[in-house]
Amino acid sequence: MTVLAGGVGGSKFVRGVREECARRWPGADGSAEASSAEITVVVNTGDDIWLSGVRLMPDFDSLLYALAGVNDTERGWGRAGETERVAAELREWGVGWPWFTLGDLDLGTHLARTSWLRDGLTPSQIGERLQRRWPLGARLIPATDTEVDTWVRVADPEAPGGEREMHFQEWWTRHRAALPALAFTQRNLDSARPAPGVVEAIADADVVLVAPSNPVVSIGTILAIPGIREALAATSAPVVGVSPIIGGKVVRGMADACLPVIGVETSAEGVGRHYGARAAGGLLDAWLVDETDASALAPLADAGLVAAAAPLWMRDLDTSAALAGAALDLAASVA
Ligand code: GDP
Ligand code: FO1
Ligand code: CA
Repeated sequence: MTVLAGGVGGSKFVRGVREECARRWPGADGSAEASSAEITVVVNTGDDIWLSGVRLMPDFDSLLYALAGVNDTERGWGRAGETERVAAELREWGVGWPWFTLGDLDLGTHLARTSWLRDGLTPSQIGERLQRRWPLGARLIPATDTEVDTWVRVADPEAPGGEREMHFQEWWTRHRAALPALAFTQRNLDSARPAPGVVEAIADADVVLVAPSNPVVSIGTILAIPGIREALAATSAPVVGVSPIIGGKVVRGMADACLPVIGVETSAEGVGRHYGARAAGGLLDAWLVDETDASALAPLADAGLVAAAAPLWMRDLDTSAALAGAALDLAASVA
């Protein structure tokens, strides 16, 4: 199966998919790695950035660390047991951003990645190398090898009526997404192509799952890469999405600062309608909403979407696996 995913919501969901697959299709030793299910994750690259001379791929690294079990579960990004000695030195030198911390262990990943980039490897080839370190039980592919970083257009306080752009990471971490955004733009989209293996993973899948990730800056960026929407439209696999919005609220994070910018209501129904029914030129064959949003099922059906309700809170591995199971069952019902 193939999953489209961003960082934190994506990681929790993919861990659930991996667990559910190991339960449904156990391998000889019962481990996730031995399961006969093959999980490919197409990872958002819009958050990626050059900073302090190194290339960061935050969503890729969130998935890598979470599947390897070495992630900081409290903070939601970076490594567990992290130290910040190098970051303190960088601050002294005035390099990088004072509001953005590169942990020491995490910096090892960025240095390795940047070193391989300088050797001429592509981000997807580097992704393969990074994954060899741990048995992940899933294959991660960056959505594209092109640098499609997301930029945010905001009002310029120094030029009344004017506008300026900042990198998504500056808007998200420095301004905590509180500065009203006028638009999100992805750079280099015209020349971008899906990374090798992405179109094949979508075409050859038995099921395509859209993780409960940020619909605008995670899933939206993946879908904006020329060729990916076309692959989703053409696949014979059912495409099933999971709502990141429960009871009109984001479960965690600031995705509610992104949806209004593209004119979408922060609700399970709003996001479902935004993705749209595949039969009507949209993305989805089916849409999973939380049980508390069951009142959205009828209007979603009117919009041509097969929708179902299940508990969508991923509190731990069991609830994540149960959610993955509900998505797989829904996929089977529309296949
Ligand atoms: P990011 O890249 O780190 O911002 O993470 P993603 O884009 O993958 O996911 C962010 C989204 O995950 C947010 O909009 C949250 O609402 C959603 N999310 C986080 N935890 C849960 C959960 O337990 N259940 C559901 N349904 N959504 C969640
Ligand atoms: N988020 C923060 O809020 N503050 C940070 O200092 C920070 C550093 C950081 C370093 C590496 C990395 O991979 C992610 C990092 N994040 C940090 C998370 C990241 O900015 C965003 O949460 C995601 O890109 C949104 O998905
Ligand atoms: Ca992200």
